[in-house]
Amino acid sequence: MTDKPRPHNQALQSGIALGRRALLGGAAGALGGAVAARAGGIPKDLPDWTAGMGPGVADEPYGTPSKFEAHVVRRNVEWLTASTESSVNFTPLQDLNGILTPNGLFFERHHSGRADVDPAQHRLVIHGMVERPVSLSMEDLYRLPPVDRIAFTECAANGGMEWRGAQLNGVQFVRGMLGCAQWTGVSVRTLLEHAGVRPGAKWVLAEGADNAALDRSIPLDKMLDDAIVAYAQNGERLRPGQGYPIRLVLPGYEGNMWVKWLRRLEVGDEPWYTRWETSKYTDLLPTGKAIRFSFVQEANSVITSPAPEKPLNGPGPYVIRGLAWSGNGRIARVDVSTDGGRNWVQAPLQEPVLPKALTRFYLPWRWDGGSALLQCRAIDETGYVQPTIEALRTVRGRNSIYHNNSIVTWLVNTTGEVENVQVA
Ligand SMILES: Nc1nc2c(c(=O)[nH]1)N[C@H]1C(S)=C(S)[C@@H](COP(=O)(O)O)O[C@H]1N2
Ligand SMILES: [Mo]
Repeated sequence: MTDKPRPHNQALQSGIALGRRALLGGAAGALGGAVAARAGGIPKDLPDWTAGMGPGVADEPYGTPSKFEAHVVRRNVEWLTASTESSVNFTPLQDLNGILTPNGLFFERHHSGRADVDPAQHRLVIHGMVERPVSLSMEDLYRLPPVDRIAFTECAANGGMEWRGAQLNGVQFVRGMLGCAQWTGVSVRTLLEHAGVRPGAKWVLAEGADNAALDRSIPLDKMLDDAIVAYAQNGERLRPGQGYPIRLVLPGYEGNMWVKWLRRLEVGDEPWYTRWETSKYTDLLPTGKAIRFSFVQEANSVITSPAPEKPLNGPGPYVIRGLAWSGNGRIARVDVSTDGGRNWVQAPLQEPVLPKALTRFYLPWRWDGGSALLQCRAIDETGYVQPTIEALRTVRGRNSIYHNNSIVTWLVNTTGEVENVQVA
């Protein structure tokens, strides 16, 4: 047994090496040379991971990332909030691939800390303008037919620090109040049909079981359309930070309305005007007046690499990697500029392109070593075009916090360093 894998490995290694060499051709330069040297066979000085056996399967019942990926973590900005209980940590977008955010890296935003809810004691109460008020246990929920849905969650305050100018130097901080997951749970429609909505009902109040008892008024139409009471995220039960054992999922709507540790749905005919939708999470206009309710997260996008955390290492071929999303549906197109918005090229979208989900785009780019201003802009299926920061300021002023979906600009310096800037 022991000597069998060796010839096979060897064949595999040279196979890969030859394939790569053929693919990269002469342009690969130094890389091509290194590959060629390895193609001769397995080196004499075996690295530790080949020379000895690794730890067994019993060593790690719940898997964790490689120690070489220890820098891929959620981070917060300490001065942003007075305490960590009412704060946010940001998703490391610069290090992620594809469209799903791993559960351990999904940003957390809460107002009274993480509630540690016992699922055996937890109940979801549905009452108000319904025929049959119900109190559902977790078991009751599992007995109802489930739905799976991939959707992004974005805090309305994402990018909120950039209204007055570029402030934070990192894609993690500029757009990292964002995650995308496959959510599993029971559609709110199923639950409301179970309880029987009375005629004249128009709104539903959703309330959390945390110390903040965060509550939001949600249009009944939205609840009957695509809302989910989710108990699972990316295949496993929700993490405590994401609202274990249940949270509300409202595809396309601002994160604040995705009530975590959900304990109550009240059906009514008017909104409740809770503090979370009056003093907070409203958009202030230049006049000082605020817009009543801005639920949808409009089209947005960001280049995740190169980025301040992902500088360039010498001129040559690179891939501009980015994410685009819209709370109004699918992403139709993403344009990329390397000269601060003067010229644009269309970036190919990577499948799957799902409505109200993160969408990937990759655009090969050769860096000539000069300075560049990298931008991307998303256009969604409604025809909406992601605005510049100046265009947004014209309608919203500079005193806003929420719903900054403006085009992000990365300045690439001749050293390859990347910096968050704003261009007029
Ligand atoms: N009960 C409750 N739900 C809540 C919150 C909270 O503080 N309490 N924070 C909201 C905010 S402001 C956001 S942006 C999202 C964040 O979801 P996440 O922590 O799973 O990323 O949860 C929302 N749901
Ligand atoms: Mo939020």
